[in-house]
Amino acid sequence: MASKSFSSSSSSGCSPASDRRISVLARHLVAENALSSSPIYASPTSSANSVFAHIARGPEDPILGVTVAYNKDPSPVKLNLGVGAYRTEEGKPLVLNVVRKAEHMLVNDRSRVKEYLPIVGLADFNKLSAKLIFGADSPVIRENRITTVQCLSGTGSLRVGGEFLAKHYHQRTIYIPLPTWGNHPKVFTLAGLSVKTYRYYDPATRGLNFQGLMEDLGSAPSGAIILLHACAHNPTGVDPTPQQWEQIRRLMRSKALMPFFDSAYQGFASGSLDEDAQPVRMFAADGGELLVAQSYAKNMGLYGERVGALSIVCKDADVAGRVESQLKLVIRPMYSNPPIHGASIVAAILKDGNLYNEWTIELKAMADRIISMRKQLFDALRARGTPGDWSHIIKQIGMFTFTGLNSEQVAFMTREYHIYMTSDGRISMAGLSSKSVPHLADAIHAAVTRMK
Ligand code: KET
Repeated sequence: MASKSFSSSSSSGCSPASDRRISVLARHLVAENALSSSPIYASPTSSANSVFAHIARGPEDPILGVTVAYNKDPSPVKLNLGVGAYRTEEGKPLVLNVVRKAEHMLVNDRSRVKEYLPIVGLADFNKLSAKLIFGADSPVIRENRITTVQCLSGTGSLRVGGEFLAKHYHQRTIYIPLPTWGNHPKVFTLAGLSVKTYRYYDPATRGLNFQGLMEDLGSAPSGAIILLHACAHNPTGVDPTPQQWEQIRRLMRSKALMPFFDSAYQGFASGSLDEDAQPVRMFAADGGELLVAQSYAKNMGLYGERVGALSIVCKDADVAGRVESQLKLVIRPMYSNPPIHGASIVAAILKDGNLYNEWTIELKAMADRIISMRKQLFDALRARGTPGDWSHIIKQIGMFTFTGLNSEQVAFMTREYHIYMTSDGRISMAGLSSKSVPHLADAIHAAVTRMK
């Protein structure tokens, strides 16, 4: 409005309109003068008197904070077994060969541009991610009753799924296993869900508390959301057997409990992408609805690229389309649309038969190296006569061993041996190498014999 009257009056000389404009300007100038002659107050953002002065220092993250402490330690023998990140036998981070190849193809393709992706991400990536977790011949894909959206790795997929459920699903309670990945309760609480736990791990047997799990799911209110680790449960390394999964599925479907799978380790449990997807496929095959959060951080080593996907399986294609339209409304004000590079790498690998095969071989090699670390650590403890039954080290699967070491023993190992791990006694086996096994075994031996 203002600009309109400005342009019309500027072309008409000294009209009544321009007189009015001059007097409005004059009033502004007078007002500004009055302001500048008023006393000057101390700036509320001067460092002496910060408006944030009351803020207490927050705690470091229980997992990522371990790396922060590790980085500060000058010891040459220090070992980071905290975060679940794969290392080579030389203790170095690994960029898969197949990822290097795909990146090479991408940067050499001059037709590629850096335009925004759609809110739901790269279409190819989404289709191929659904195929990877549900299987190429899955009925949910054939019947088009699924929506898959690219998100910021596993964490972002869980968060978007959580916010969608908090907004549109009739039950706001999510049950997570006890214990679980430390970020789960925070992600879902901030998404607007109320978080409860179900029994999962039995410290006495260092195995699954299947009875406790079934009792707790059995007494959850109808429709409640149940967070399930698709495979390689973090931190325990303990998964249900296929028979137990079938019982869990039947119980959950009979009570209309909503499965929300967290699939952060597909391929890392057994070394086979298909085998590790079985629990998800079992639930998808019964025609019921479910959510899955996928991460490519571990299985493609794309940690910092933040590439993952959220899929929601619905009863029919029409519902899936409407669900997707609402997911877009969750994502747009959160981060607008996802980054292009990581998803392009994944899509390039998943759509090319040769690259895909190369990936499965490299993935299997990572999984095998972790299994060999389990064997070496177990043997090293046996050789030292370390008190206790350490067979869980070779029985547990995935990236982690849930050692059973208590927080004092962990603190002792960090202090005396410069070994960094989470205080719940979890060790990232992927951070271990043949060279560092003796050092870790010495530390565990000392911790259990001296810090009972
Ligand atoms: N789910 C689980 C079970 C999980 O262990 C992780 C990461 C994630 C999701 C998220 O990963 P993302 O990088 O967002 O795709 N876990 C390791 C790293 C971390 O804590 O961030 C860990 O437990 O060490």
